[in-house]
Amino acid sequence: MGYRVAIVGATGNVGREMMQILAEREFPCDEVAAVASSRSVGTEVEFGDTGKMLKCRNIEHFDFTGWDIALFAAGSGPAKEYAPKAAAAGCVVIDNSSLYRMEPDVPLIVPEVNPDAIDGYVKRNIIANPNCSTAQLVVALKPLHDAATITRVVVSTYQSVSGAGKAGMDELFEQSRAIFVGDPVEPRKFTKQIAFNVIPHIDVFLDDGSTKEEWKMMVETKKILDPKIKLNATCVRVPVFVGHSEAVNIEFANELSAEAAQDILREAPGVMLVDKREDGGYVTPVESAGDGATYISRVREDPTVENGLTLWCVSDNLRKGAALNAVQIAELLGRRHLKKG
Ligand code: 11C
Repeated sequence: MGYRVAIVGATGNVGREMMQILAEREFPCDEVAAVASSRSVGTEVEFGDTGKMLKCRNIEHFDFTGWDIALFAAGSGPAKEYAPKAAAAGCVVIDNSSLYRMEPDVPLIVPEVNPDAIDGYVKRNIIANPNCSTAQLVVALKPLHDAATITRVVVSTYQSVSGAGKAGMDELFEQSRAIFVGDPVEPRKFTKQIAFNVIPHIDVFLDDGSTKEEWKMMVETKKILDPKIKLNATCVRVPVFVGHSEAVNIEFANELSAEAAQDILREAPGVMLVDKREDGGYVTPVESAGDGATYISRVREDPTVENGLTLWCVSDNLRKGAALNAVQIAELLGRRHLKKG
């Protein structure tokens, strides 16, 4: 006996990836519902590469009673309106939006990092999935924190346009085409030209001059990993379709050599260390796309502080950053709480 699973936001970048990953990982589903806004009702989406087509059902009329798990990838608006309804109907919600992440009675989970926190889901029947740039970062930081206690992190991100949804991907494609043929370039989704450019701005500005994306990296890392860690982020959009990259500088309470860190990362769950210290001996976002790993390269000591390391971290933002992490949470929930069969 398997689960009845609803995907809310089934036509978006992350919703489609969720169905792909449920199918790839053979998540035990008895039934899968593709749920979307009224605009997408009747649209057919494929369940992975199985050839099985699902007709989108209208979220406004969808009854979550009898459904075990709902993977929400529809943004904060639908999460606000429909997640509490699903939860009240007895369906456990795993939400990819930022809406519930920092609520104290909602667990924010990366299964490789804080699996035990999932037990708190019973309070609201809602579990939050972190921001994509946070998920890959904490997978990389966790084993190093266990070894030498991280005190401070300074991270600069290089985030792909798929983080801004399909409209972001279309804009990069369209602007690149326009530049080649000499058409005018018109920013729509992004505030400035993204093709052949970088934009140091993701999400809205906050009063202190940082952006909400930068704030999310800081508060989510504290909630998932350790509230004592200080973190400063600069988040930058780059003209890459899929795969977020991060240059990460880490200070520790205790000594940790680059070689010891490499040995730890080689064995760490969810991590693939590719660090050859030669031309091409590192991972770029193009190679991470379609994969679930958090790739670490360029691990080296930072001689400007007492105990410091710098590294490069790359992962598919639609997979580990969103859909894969949500499915891993569902698997963890199944193992620990919603046992079937
Ligand atoms: C981006 N990280 O790359 C964002 C997308 O809080 O879930 C995901 C935003 C979030 O634009």
